Amino acid sequence: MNVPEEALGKVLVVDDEKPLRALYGRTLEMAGFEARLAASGDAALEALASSAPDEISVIVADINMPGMDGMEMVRAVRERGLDTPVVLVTGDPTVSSAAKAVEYGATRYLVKPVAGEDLVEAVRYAARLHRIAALNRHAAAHRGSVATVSGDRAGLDVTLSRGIESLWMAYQPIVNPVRREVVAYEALVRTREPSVPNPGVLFAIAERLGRVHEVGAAIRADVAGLLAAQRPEHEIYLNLHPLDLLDPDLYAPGAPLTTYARQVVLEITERAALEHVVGLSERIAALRALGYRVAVDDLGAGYSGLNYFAMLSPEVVKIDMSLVRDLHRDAVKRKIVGSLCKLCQELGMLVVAEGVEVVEEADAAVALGCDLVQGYFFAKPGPAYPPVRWAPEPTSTP
Ligand code: G
Ligand code: MN
Repeated sequence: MNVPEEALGKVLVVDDEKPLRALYGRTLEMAGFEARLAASGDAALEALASSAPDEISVIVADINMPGMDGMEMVRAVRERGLDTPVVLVTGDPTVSSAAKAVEYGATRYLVKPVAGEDLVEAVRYAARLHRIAALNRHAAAHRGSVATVSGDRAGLDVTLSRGIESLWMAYQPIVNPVRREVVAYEALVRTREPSVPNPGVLFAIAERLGRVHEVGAAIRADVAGLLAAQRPEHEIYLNLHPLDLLDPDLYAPGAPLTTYARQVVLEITERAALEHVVGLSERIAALRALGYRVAVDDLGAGYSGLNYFAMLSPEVVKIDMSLVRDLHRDAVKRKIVGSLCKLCQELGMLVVAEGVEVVEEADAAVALGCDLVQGYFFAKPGPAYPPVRWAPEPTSTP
């Protein structure tokens, strides 16, 4: 005997036409599902809100409804953090709306008039998906991992919007350890959205959705806000996504951060896909004309050779933490860092050693010619501005 279909849960049927929702409901109940009926998107959202998590395993919704339509409903459902599968039904079978339906997180797409067996088949399929998703969540919760990013476009859209709304900047000091001076703070993006646990995830989602410029602008606005509130002595180092270089807002005289450009060093990482940036030299020149300086980030991480080094001709070079780790104990790394420092100094560039975790690494970096250091030893990134720990003063000899 088959596992009873009731085990697959309840189906929420949403259609503004009463005879249709009644028909779908009866068809599904005859196939062993329990059906709940709603006459509008709003009513459906209320029904969802009043049910237990995972109680509704599938939603069947008409696309064309007065008020909130089916597409908007999918988005609203995802906004509530639910990955409940949605079967959309329409009387207007255009290819574009089918593609859009799926892109926005619908599981299946049915065209009216819907044959009973097609409806049942689509709902069975969706209910299985729902069980898999529920089990997956269960396993993730068991492992103690954070909420996972839901994979469809509507879900990611909402996740990213939440990430941007809850965005904040952490700051990590960049110091001259000899003079015990804080020269600058690197601004590092963070969010309070649990499903966006780090900048990597934030930008991966933004890239996928084509919303990188929105994230970049939010970051620059946040940093500018802090600088406006209290104009500090130190400089700000800010990571730029390569696609930010294509955003006109970055160059706009009236953009929030432009006012403070002379105080800002824009970090561009070697791993960045700079080959996609048309007119790179002109863009970098335009940034310099505004007063920005440029740093090459993560030098030595071995991402892409130094193809763009000459084109960027950076004022600052940041040595990747992989080269800094155990610098005092690794003769090869010392040789590389020493040579890099010498070359950069000859080119008039400032050298920053990143990721310094122990005082011996800081001492070695300075001995090899690094001008500035940054890393957990001095301070972890934190709300503006974290206090700095300095190495103990060398004991003076009598
Ligand atoms: O690519 P970029 O160099 O901007 O990355 C900086 C990242 O490195 C930040 O996320 C920051 O939290 C992290 N970081 C900063 N200092 C240290 C450190 O001393 N050790 C380690 N492991 N990570 C660090
Ligand atoms: Mn950086």
